[in-house]
Amino acid sequence: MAEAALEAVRRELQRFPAAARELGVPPTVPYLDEAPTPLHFYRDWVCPSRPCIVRNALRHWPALQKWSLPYLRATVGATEVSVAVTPDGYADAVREDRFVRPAERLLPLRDVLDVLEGRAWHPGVLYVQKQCSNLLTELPQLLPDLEPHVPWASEALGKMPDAVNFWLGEAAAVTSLHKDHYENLYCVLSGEKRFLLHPPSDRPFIPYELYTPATYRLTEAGTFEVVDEEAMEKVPWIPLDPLAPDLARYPQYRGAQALRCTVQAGEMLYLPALWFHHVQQSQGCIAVNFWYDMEYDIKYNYFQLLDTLTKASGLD
Ligand SMILES: O=C(O)CCC(=O)C(=O)O
Repeated sequence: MAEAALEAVRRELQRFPAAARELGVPPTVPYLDEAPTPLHFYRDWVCPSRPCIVRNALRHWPALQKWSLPYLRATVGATEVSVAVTPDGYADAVREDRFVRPAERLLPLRDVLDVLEGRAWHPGVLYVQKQCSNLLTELPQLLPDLEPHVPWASEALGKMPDAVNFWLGEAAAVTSLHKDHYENLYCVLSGEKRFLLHPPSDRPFIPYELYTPATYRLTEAGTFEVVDEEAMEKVPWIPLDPLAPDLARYPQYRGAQALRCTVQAGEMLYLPALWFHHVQQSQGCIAVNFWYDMEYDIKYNYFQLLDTLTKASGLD
């Protein structure tokens, strides 16, 4: 009897993503030709938790005309920045049955630019991606080139961003599938980013496992070691690579449907909180994003319930 009830819960959880998709998930990410008003942004995108790509919202940022690898070299080439270094381009990803964080190096930005422009070699794959408002803390000289927040989004959300992040990396640098509790306004200034997205409602099809946290260590010889962080709690992470899903191991992912979109220079992606995302980029892509903390409202509670039921029913 208990097993029959559990099976019924699993069946309903597996039906839920299609029902949610039918009501509210578009087949592709829609474009807006201009920045929405705060009311439209909130009503049409934030409230229903729908992503969109906004064109012409960055036209007035000097960064859109100015930012290039030579400009960064001239203005902030000597500035030291935190750089994530990994052997294969995957920072914060499951490797060797561990959740592995990147090695972190403090390098003058010009060293990263040398690698991006093919003038120098560095072991591993480099990605300037420290998500702690690194634009404000590490590269404040660039601030006059853009707005410190997105005014229509700040007004709609009733708050200022928690973080403004700067992203610059090699084409091999990939961000593994994950979700955040932020309303994300992701602006590409040069090059392009390719996003693979899943709505939060796909959670029953997306596997999570618990992993011992570890960090890459870059040795003097230029090789990588994986060093366990034994004292730390295990980290729940998604082991699946959506570009080459292991469907024998994670058959439930067959039911998920990814949305893919490419965000070009001058475009801004609105990525709603709790949407799963996997990100790739062109060589030397330059981007800035604004993270606004989500509202921990009833939508959050519903997602938590979906998450808990998925785990408790053994679908993970
Ligand atoms: O640009 C990337 O590589 C990742 C972006 C991301 O994960 C985020 O903004 O939450």
